[in-house]
Amino acid sequence: MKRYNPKEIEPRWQKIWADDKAYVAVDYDTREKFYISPMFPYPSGTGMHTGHAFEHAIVDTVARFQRAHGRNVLNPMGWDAFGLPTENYAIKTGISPVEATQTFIANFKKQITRIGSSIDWSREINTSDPEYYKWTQWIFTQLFERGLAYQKESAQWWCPVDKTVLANEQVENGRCWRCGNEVVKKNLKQWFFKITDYADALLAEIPDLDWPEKIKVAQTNWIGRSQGAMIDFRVESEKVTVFTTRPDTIFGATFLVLAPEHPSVAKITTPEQKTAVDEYVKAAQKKSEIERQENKQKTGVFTGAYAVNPATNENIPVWIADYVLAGYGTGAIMAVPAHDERDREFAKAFELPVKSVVDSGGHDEGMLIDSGDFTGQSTSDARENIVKWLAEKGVAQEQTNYKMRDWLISRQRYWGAPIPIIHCPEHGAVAVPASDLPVILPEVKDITPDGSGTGVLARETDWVNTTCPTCGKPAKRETDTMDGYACSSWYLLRYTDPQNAEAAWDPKKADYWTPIDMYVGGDHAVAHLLYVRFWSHVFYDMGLVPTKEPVKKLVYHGYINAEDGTKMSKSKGNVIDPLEVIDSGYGADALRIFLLFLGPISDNSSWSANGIGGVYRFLNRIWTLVQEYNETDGGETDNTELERLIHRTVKKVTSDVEELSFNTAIAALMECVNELYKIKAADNYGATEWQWALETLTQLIAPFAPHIAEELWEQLGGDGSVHVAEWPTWDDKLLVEETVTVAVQVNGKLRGTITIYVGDDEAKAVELAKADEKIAVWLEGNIVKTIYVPNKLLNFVVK
Ligand code: ANZ
Repeated sequence: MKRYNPKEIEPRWQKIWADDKAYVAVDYDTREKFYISPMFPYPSGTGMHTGHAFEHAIVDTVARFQRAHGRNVLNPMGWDAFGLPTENYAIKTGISPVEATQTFIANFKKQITRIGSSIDWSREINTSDPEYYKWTQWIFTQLFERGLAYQKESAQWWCPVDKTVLANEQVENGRCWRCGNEVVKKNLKQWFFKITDYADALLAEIPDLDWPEKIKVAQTNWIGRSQGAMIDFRVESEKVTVFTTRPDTIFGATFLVLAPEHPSVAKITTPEQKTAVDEYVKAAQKKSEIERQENKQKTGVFTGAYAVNPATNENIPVWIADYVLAGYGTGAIMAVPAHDERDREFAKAFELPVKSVVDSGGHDEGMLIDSGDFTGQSTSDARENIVKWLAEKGVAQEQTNYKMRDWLISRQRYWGAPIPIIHCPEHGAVAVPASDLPVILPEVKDITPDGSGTGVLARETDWVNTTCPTCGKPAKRETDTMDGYACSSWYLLRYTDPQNAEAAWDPKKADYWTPIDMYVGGDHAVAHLLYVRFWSHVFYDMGLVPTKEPVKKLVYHGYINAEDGTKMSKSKGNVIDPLEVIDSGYGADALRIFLLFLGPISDNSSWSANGIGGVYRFLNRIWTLVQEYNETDGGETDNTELERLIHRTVKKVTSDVEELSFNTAIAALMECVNELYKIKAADNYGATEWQWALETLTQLIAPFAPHIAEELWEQLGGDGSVHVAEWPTWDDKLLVEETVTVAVQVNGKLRGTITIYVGDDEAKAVELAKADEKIAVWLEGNIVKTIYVPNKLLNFVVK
């Protein structure tokens, strides 16, 4: 009997699939399309880790399942190649980033192939390839022409270690997302994409997205739309405008607070308070924004000035405190200590008056009290009415604010797509014409940033000096490069038309393939996933894509931790290399099933050396079933048990995979194999029914374990590749036979019947009886007892 040897069969099938171009997707095929992709990785020197393997196992299982359902599947692959990891590696080793990238990609590609991923490699893309970034640059020029890319001087996050600016989305808890070091603010002239123009459009689509709730919430909060009002307070001859989301509480505003950076601070501070205020302002500048917000112990200083509350006409003191941020709203607030926690802490610290104006029974919303003519109104009514009243007096207007800022796109580093702009003394910033694209990233010997705030490319004077596309006179190239997130904001579209030399993509192809049906990843909540949406909305407005939203379904998976539950990391030496697992003899099929069997894919899981052995034995058992079958001769059987088992398993596996519940599908397959061994012991193994049973089993395991399935399919004499054989169906009628009717009595009287599966337990029977309307009416009252005769009778005793 032939032994199961993944080392032999896996490379064999991988070669056949490649030679046959088995997974090349066909444009405009008449079959229904299914477009699936993992979030493309940045190729690094460390190669693929178990998390990547997990992601590919998910994607590939779905891709193969869809193919077997007759769909035209697009499952492409590419490389997010620009960026800091490769650039830092190049600086450290002296190997050019181009060369390093090539080596990394070759390694990743080998790993993915060895996992058995059914990828259409003819569509492979690499964001650092001039043929690709030509179009990233073209998109930049389109955004520029539409006023959606602009340059502005402002204080921006700067990472002193990576020596570049960062987008807000790349600062996590005050630290650089890459290196983890604390960031600082630096005043620089930078390029931005005007994502704020799309804030409402992006928000509006969120409820309809088939995306994990946590990502939808994160994006909603990131955009952070607040509806409120701007209200003017007089401070002597100055006017201080505050932004509030709770104008209904204005009768309780007992003081004003200005951010230390607020422009009115110097003007309103009285001479007596000047020294104290100056000191406080200086101290605040040294604190990070995070520190300022997290500080429970509120600090502040009185300006000596008073403002007039326009609702009460009372004089209220004006303070300065760093919990009010300069960059949000107007940088000034009306403090309502009775109803706002931060204001309450502040009032407590400085013994300022607290006045309740909402009777809420502890809730935020309620009825207004002590609020002049508005007393007695609900907070929601008063919110509108008070703004109306103050607006008539000319001191208020409605205002919508957003937390989201424009997307900072320029980087002062080398390894990125050059921003396609030429600065002309006469014409200002001019976009490089499409015919002159790409602006090739020049080869540079020393790519180390000097930290001056100007790009590395600024040192390449020959490259910098050029002529203005408008007037032909001497001009200079922009020397910043684009954030890698620009390159990854449209790659899903390039996959639909990867070789197009005339356009970024053909809208007809985008029309056929997009939106992407399933996008799989375990990283990013805001940045990448918000930027792809933003660009897609812009492309929609340009008539280049069929839908505003690029991603129909987003699938988020958990992490694979080390055996002890801690994160895998190089320094701890507990990283599991997928290739080592494959090479050790278990093979890719066992690895894939093992990863998918760990639990629900959204959970974090831990590696288990035992577990992979168990999966390997499971595959061996399937292998043996087929070998033994092939050594027997025909005959017949009328084993209905076998038939029902297979139908039941087909139904379970099909519906579980549709719901991405791979672990339960695999569990059903394991149970099925156990049952097959039992049935075969008492049956005429070799009968034609068994041919069908084993072929079907092979098809069911094929999406998970593509190599062994292909091999067994061949051994069973199956036609062509198992992966395009029509997916098996089931007959519900066969499954119905497994149900029985149970009589339901209440206090000894027959009140109805329920249908249960043979073997369902008492709890299930009770649940079904309670769900039956006709029975339920008799169950009102206290159920003191239930008596259950399995598969026959259920009696409730009700008092
Ligand atoms: C009075 C008030 C009473 C407020 C109340 C809240 C509750 P969001 O939802 O985040 O937009 N605020 C306004 N600008 C601020 C700034 N620059 N720094 C710190 N806080 C600021 O929050 C808006 C609310 O946050 C505003 O409404 C203001 O406080 C405060 F019972 O005004 B509120």
